[in-house]
Amino acid sequence: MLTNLKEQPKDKILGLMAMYRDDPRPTKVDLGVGVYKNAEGVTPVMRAVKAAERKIVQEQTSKAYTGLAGDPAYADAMIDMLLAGAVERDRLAAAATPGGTGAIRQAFELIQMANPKARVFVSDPTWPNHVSILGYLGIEIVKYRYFDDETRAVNFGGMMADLADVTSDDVVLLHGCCHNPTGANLTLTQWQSVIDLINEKGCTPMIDIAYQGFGDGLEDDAAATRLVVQSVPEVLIAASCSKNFGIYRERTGLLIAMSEKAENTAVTQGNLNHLNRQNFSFPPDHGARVVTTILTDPELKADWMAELEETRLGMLALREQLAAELKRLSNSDRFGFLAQHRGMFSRLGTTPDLVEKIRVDNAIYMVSDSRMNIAGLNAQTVPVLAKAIVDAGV
Ligand code: PLP
Ligand code: TYF
Repeated sequence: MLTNLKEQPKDKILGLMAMYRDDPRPTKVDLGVGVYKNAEGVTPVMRAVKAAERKIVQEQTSKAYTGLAGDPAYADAMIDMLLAGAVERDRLAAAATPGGTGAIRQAFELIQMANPKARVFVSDPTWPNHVSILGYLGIEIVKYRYFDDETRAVNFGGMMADLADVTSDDVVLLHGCCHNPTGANLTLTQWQSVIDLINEKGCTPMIDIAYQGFGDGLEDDAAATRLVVQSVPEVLIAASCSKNFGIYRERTGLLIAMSEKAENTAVTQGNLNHLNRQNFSFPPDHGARVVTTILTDPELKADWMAELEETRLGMLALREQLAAELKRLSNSDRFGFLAQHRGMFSRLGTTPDLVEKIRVDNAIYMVSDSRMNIAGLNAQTVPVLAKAIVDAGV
C-alpha cells in the first residue's frame, strides 16, 4: 500500500531552514522561517510564559480531558484580547485548535460543510499553507491581486477589482495584520472599503490573525478585525498564539465563528466541536492554559504586554535602521517601504535569482520570493544585509 504513495511537494520555508543549518559559514544570517529571534539570535521563552508555567505546574490538579472545544476560559480570554467587546459574546462560537494552522484547517472544513460551492479568495501572495490546505481539501482557490511589485505596497485598486468577482457563496481570506509574506497592510480606510464590498456582495470574510502585537501594537493590530465583526453579519477568525506568546511548539490557536444572530450560535458551536472530534478529539491544552493564565492575571498580563511591546519595537527599530542604511548605500528612497511594512516580514520584491545570489555570496538566507524575517537581523547584521542587497543590484 505505502508503495502507492507519491512524493509530496516540500515546504520551501522549512527546506530553507535545513539549508541554513547545513551552511558552515560562521557569518550566516537566517531571515527565513517566521520565528522571532532577539539580538542574540535566541527565540526566548517569554517571562510571563515561564511564570505561568510554574504556576500551572504547582496548581494544576488534573490532566483529565478538557471539552471538545477546549477550556471555555481560554476562548473567553482570547475573544476579549482580540475583539474587546466589539460584538456580543453570544454570537460567537469558538474552539481551541492545535495552532493557528489548526484553526485555519477547521475554518476551511467548516466552509466546505456549510457551502460546498464556496470558493476562497486569497491574496496573491499569501501564506503558502493557505493555498496548500485549500488544495488538499479540494476547495476552489481564487487569487486576488495584493502586492504592488513597484511600490512594494498594497495594490489596492487591483485587489478591489479582483474582489468584485466574489459571489454570496464565496469567502474572502484576509490577514488581520502584519501580512505574511509581504509586510504590506491595508489602512483602516481601505478595510472599510473591503467591508463595504463584502456587504454589497453578501460573501463571508475570514480573518487569519497570527501576529497581533507585532505590528502597531496589541490594540491597533486588532482594529481591523474589530471593525469587520462590527460591520459584517458573519465572520470566521483563525487566531494564533504562536508568535505573540512565543509558544510555537505548544500549538495554541483559536477558531471563532461569528453568527448573525445569537440563536445560531449553539449549532455553529456544535459544528466546531464536531470538527475537533473528527480530527483529533480534544485540542492541546498546555499552551491554551498558559495564555489563559497570563491574560487573567493582571501582573502577568502587564509583564507579557511589556515584553511583547519590546519585541515589536525592536523589530521596528531594525526596519528603520535597514531602510536608512539602504538609503545611504543606494542614494535613493526606493527602500523606504521597509520602514512602512509591519510585522515580522517584508518582501524585498526581487527575483529568486538575486535571492540566491545574496545567499551564495553572503550566506544571507531569505525565502525565494524575497521574503525576509526582520527579526533574524540585529544591529550588526543590518549593514551587512544592506550592502548585500545593493551589491546584488536589487
Ligand atoms: N497564519 C499565518 C499568516 C502565519 O504566518 C502563521 C505562522 O506561523 C500561522 C497562521 C499559524 O501559525 P501556527 O500554526 O504556528 O500557530
Ligand atoms: O511563514 C512562516 O515562516 C511561519 C512559520 O509550514 C511556518 O508562519 C512556516 C512554514 C510552515 C508552518 C509555519
